[in-house]
Formats: sequence, structure tokens, C-alpha cells
Amino acid sequence: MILIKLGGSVITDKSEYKKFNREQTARLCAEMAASGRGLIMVHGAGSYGHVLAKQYQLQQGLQDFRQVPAAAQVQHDVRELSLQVTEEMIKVGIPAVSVPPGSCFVMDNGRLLVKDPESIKALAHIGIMPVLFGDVVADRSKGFGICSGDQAMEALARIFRPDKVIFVSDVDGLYTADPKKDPNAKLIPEVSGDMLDKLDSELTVADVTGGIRGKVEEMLNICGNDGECILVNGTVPGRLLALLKDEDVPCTKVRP
Ligand code: ATP
Ligand code: IP8
Repeated sequence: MILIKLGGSVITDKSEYKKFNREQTARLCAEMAASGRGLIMVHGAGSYGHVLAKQYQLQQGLQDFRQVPAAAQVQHDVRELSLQVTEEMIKVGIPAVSVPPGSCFVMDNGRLLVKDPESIKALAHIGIMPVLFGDVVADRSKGFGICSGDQAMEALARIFRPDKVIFVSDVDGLYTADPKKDPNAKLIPEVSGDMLDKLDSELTVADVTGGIRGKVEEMLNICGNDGECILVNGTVPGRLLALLKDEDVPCTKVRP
């Protein structure tokens, strides 16, 4: 089984509040269906989550009751995004159901706890793909917190023990600097934990979950002692499909 995350930067325009990229999402869903591989999918929140979350500093937890309506609005918005994503999956023949982390799980001090995975396991068992996503989730110590899709990936990797873990974003992989700003940035084909400190990763769009650095940290978590995670560009047609068919494509492999 392959665990795959469609990043917020491929399914939305992260610079504009609630701008869904339906065309790109539909193509990526078609590539997943065409691969014929058994998949579990997660998606990011993109501009349905990060814009308001940043404005109201939701990643800090509950500090001021003016944040409460914003937390509810973000939960509403990411569900709206998720239903649009699962709609595209169903259209290409993948039976998928959106499972909002904020309504089934809790966090503790910023970490997602999935104590009882029975419902998501049971869905997968009967062939329905449970789709988790970045969400606002109740937090035992902070009132609420932001659970990134990357954290949901970590939880699902523990539950399903996938053969392959893929993160789909809008860049070919991890670079020495942001490739959108630095024309001399070089793609790093393989990354290990000790390289993280040297990484130049300034944020250019609203992102409350640590941007590319947070993602690589979560990928290293998922790798544990001997796993591997792959970061690949979903904006290039056919690239995800090629990777799912085990072909060589430009990407970054993250290893411990
Ligand atoms: P989300 O986490 O919202 O689901 P995502 O998974 O698509 O989104 P981002 O967190 O937006 O990923 O990270 C990808 C972005 O990181 C790219 O668009 C790129 O511009 C930016 N970036 C910054 N520094 C780097 C770097 N050193 N290497 C690669 N990308 C970088
Ligand atoms: O897009 C962020 O999840 P991500 C979730 O996977 C929210 O980083 C609500 C901003």
C-alpha cells in the first residue's frame, strides 16, 4: 500500500483565500487511479486553512476568545476543500470518504493522537479510502491546535505501515534554497536529518505548519530508523503516475 499526500500548494493556490485548483486535483486523482496501486490519501489545507489560521494565530492554541469563530471557520473551510477533493476521486472511480481529524481525534501539545484507528482501518478494509487532511483539532493542553496533513501522514504511516510514502508538492523536491526565489538553488536528490540545519527555507506564502522545513521534519519522523519518504512535483503532468509505477523521476528521497 502507498501513502500519499497531495500538498496544499498543488490542490489550491496558497496565495489566495479559498482558491481550489480543481483541474490539477482532477489530473492527480486520475494519475492515482491509472496507477492501479492500493493507496491511502491525505491532503493539505492550502489557502482553505493557512490564510485564516495565520491571521488569527491559531497555531498558538487558544489565547483569546476572538480566535474561536476563526477556528470554527477554518474547520468549515477545510471540510469544504476536502469534499471537493473526494468528489474528484469519486469521479475517477476511487471510492473515497473525507475523514476530518478535528471531528474524530484530539491532540496533546501540538501532536495528533490517534488512539482508536478502528474506523479508518475498517473503511480501508472494505475498499473505501479514508481521506484525512490538515485541520483544526481540539488539543488537551492548548485548547485547540493545527494538525497538518503531514502529521496525519505520520499517524497513518504508523497504522498502515505503507510500502512507500509520497509527498506531492509544487516543486521537484527539496532544494538548497527556495527554487521559486533563487535561480541558483540546486535540487537535493537525497536528504538526511543532519542536512536540515543547512536548509534555506524562507516562507513566501501564509503557512502555519512550518513550510517545507516542517514537512522534511515530519518526513524524517515517518522514516524512523530505516524508512524512506519521497517528495515529488505534482504540477508536472505524468510525474506522480511515473513514480507510482516505480519509474525514476526527479524527486528528493528523505532517509534517516
Ligand atoms: P501544505 O503543507 O500546505 O499541504 P505543500 O505540501 O504543498 O503544502 P509547502 O509547505 O507549501 O508544501 O512547501 C512547498 C513550498 O516550499 C514550495 O512552493 C517552495 O516555494 C517552498 N520552499 C521554500 N524553501 C524551499 C526549499 N529549500 N526547497 C524546496 N521548496 C522550498
Ligand atoms: O496544509 C494545515 O495543514 P497542511 C492545516 O498540511 C491548517 O500544512 C488548518 C492550516
